[in-house]
Amino acid sequence: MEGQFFPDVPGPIPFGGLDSGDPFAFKVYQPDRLVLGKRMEDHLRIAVCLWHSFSWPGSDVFGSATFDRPWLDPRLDPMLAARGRLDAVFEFLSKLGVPFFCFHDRDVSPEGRTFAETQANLDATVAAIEGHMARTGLKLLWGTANLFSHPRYAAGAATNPDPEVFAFAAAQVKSMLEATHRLGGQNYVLWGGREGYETLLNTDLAREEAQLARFLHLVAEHKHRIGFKGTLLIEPKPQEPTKHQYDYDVATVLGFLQRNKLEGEYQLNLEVNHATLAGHSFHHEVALALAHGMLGSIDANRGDVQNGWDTDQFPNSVDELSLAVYEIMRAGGFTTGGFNFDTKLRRQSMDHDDLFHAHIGGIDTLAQSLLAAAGMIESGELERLRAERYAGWTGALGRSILSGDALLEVLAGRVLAGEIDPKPVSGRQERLENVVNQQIWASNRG
Ligand code: XUL
Ligand code: CO
Repeated sequence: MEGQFFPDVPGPIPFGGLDSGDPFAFKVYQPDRLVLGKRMEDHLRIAVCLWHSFSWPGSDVFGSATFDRPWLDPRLDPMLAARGRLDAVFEFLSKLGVPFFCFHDRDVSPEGRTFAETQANLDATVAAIEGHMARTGLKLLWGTANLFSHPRYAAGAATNPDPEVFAFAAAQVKSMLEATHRLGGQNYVLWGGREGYETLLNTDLAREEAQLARFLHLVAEHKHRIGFKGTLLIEPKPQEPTKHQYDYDVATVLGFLQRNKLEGEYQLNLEVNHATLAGHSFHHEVALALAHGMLGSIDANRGDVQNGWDTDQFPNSVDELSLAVYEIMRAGGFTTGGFNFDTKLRRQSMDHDDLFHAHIGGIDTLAQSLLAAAGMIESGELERLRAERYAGWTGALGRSILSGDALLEVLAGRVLAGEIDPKPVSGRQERLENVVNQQIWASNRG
């Protein structure tokens, strides 16, 4: 693992523009370009995930590793291998030229024979990451703990029927939350790995919800205890790996947080392919989270409309993403969040350079979506028409209903007197869709 892992790419990836024939150049993404008065890089806050891109060998349920990832060789000393992986990771990140990365504890640091050994491994790895961050200027968007790969978590972590597993998971999250804090992480993510069920025949739903709520209270309490200022994020997903995941979608998680008095402590990390697995558009999930002030961060990827699982492909559709980006931008953009590429190469994309092509395409897709969203905001047409549609609610009648002044009796009396006699109006969907398309197409002009 000596030397460079990506010797053919000098980096950082330059901006080449739409006429560039260079596959190692961005066609749209220009970090310093001002969009809506802010640098593109500061709007998008792009992160690379270490799990799919550096800790997954390209295996699937039918076949073994296809990728060349020398640090995954089980014959190597695990800590030596971990250091080799970090060299490749930071070479990649610096050459790609993005500001952030994200990782699980187990993506970077091996489990030892005891928890004490696991902790020592993580401490040493975090020290090595600190060195790489100081050298390169890269930052941690979020950290998280892997509470789903080890067999001890087969029946869940916080929702496990065995409280010893709960305790073990608590120790692991404490350790990774502290590591994230030490590295200046801007968020800490809890994706409900195997918090769900395979069969209701052996599952106590009420008990498992109470356990999960207790776990999340403990995490929030510890966050404040150590002075971590980042945002705690829950990542909804409806199924996979379990048949039914408790953090099904935005609406489910919002209800759970409210029922369990946790809503002030957590925001949401939304993933495109999780939204579509739940039968929603990504636009829906983003808009719903924003409507409740709960959008924290995004895992950017895409599914495949022809199959129903989490394919985690790199985003490549501006049509699909620009409305979600529009919602985020009209709400004022990210604070601690960003766009993390929770994305997998296809198993046949086995050249080292394929990691560059995949991320370059995904980042350009986000950049183009940002330009389209900015056009929608600058034209103001969508917001003008939306405001017009609800104008009645800012008038006397609307205000008297919402304030509680107008009782049913009063309203009924006015309707009976013929004073109120509403006429149906057009929702103007096609006109609005035309406005969206016009801005997407116009954004190609540069
Ligand atoms: C799984 C998934 C995770 C989380 C982090 O579908 O999205 O990688 O993002 O645990
Ligand atoms: Co994710």
